[in-house]
Amino acid sequence: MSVPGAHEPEWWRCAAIYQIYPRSFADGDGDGVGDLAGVLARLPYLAELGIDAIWFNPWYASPQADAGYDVADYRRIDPLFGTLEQAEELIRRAHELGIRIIVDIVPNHTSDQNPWFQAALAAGPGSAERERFWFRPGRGPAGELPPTAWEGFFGGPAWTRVTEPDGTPGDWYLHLFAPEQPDFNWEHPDVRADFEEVLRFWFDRGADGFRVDSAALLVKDAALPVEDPTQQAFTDREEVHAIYRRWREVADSYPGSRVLIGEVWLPDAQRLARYLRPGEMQTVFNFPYLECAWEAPALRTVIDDTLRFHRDAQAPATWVLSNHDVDRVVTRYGREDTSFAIYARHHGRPVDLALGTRRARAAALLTQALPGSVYLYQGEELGLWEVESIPDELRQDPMWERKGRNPADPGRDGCRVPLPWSGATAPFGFSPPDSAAEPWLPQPDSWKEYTVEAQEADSASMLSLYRAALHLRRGLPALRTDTAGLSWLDAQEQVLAFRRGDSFACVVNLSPAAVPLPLPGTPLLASGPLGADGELPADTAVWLAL
Ligand code: TEU
Repeated sequence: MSVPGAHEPEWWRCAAIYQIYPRSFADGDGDGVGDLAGVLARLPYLAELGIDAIWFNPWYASPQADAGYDVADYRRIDPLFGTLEQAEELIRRAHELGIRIIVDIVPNHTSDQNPWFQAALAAGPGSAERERFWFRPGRGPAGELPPTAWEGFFGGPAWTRVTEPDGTPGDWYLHLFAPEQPDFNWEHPDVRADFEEVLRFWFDRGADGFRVDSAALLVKDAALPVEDPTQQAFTDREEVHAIYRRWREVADSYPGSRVLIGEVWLPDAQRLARYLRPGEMQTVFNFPYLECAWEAPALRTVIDDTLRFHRDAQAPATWVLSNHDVDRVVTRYGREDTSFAIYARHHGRPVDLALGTRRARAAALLTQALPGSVYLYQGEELGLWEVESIPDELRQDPMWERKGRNPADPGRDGCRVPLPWSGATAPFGFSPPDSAAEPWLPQPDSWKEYTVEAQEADSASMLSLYRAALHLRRGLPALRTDTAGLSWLDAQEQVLAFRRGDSFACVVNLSPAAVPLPLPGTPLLASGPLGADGELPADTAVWLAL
């Protein structure tokens, strides 16, 4: 089995990782939902883009109550997406193209359709089957109150009461996300053993790594404190690290460097760094960078903090601008408030798309010039924006319902709209020409300007910029290192300027006016036209050969 870049043992230290959200990448069978056949057909597009790896959001058997993050069977591909054979072929074909495959694993919770959970419901209170989850009697004279006052991340109580087999109101079970996503009890040996088998199942099939979902939430305080405003009863508990040390042993028992990537939303760098201790995960997502406003001092602080704690942890930094949980960057940077918070969206505010696009182009060059590995979310390379006009009846994200159908904070569907590949009208080649089904979320008509086909023909397009940057990044030794080699250059307040080694510099003007370049150099790539006298216009970035 050929593993790409086998000569590059620690490929994950400065890889360009493309995130595929299977429901919305490409639809091979014409049912309006993306699938593995669609991805297989588009692998050459990804190879040409210049990426080193693909991270797949969950493709497992799932009732899709949370778009696949409610997994019913971790060893089966959901028929919506295809078959296990197709997944194996996809891994094989990607490897032949030098692209590694990272799959998502969702250990904190499962689907309420998981046979274990169904068995727990049927077995009744106090049963061994219920020990694999968090079932507890309620508080109050009739157990009518949830065991604790914890709130779920999607809104609403984190507990749901079941009707026992005898028809009476019974135990409550814990779900930090939607009720269709019961949390596992990670104290239970069956849970630990089964997930080790799941790791081996996909490593045996050539998976190069796992993105570990909600990695800080697995272990709960068994005392179940009723009030827990700081969420410490279920966030970042020391015991969770023993689980990831065991997983690392499993990963390291395989040839080629298999990676564990933590999805950990912790504001505190020290706590985040604990997931990167030797023998634990190799990398974690860098959400402070994603959440940061488009402001030079703030970004510089996040970059410095990130590099510092990763250097101390001897782990490579990672950089991400968007994903399937976050408003698209073009829209965020086109708002007055350019920062982002996952649980406090601000839809319905004015968005200057031209400004947001200019800033997102500059941010792409900034991000890809930083030391470490970089993520790009499907559609980011096309400059797609957040679709805020999705009809309520078409919204599918559980956050929409659980947050009370709040138009200002309507959930995540807006960044999950199927990609536009070609043509002048929807479904823009997302589905085969003769497909009867509409894409599962409506694509804006104006995306006819943003198809891959249109952008491939335009050397000034976002796609052309991403391709040029990713290929340059791959070829420039100065950019193929992780935490080392970034030195800041003196520059004006709203300008970020830094060298990578002796031969490369990146300058980003976040100010509203053009600025002179802080050092001489030959432009290699710019996110927009440079001024006549070499000045750097507003919201523009340039890579210089020194
Ligand atoms: O998101 C996790 C998430 O939303 C985090 O903010 C989480 O709440 C945090 O870790 C708490 O500290 C992941 C997936 O990306 C998302 O799409 C899923 O809906 C969610 O987990 C549940 O699986």
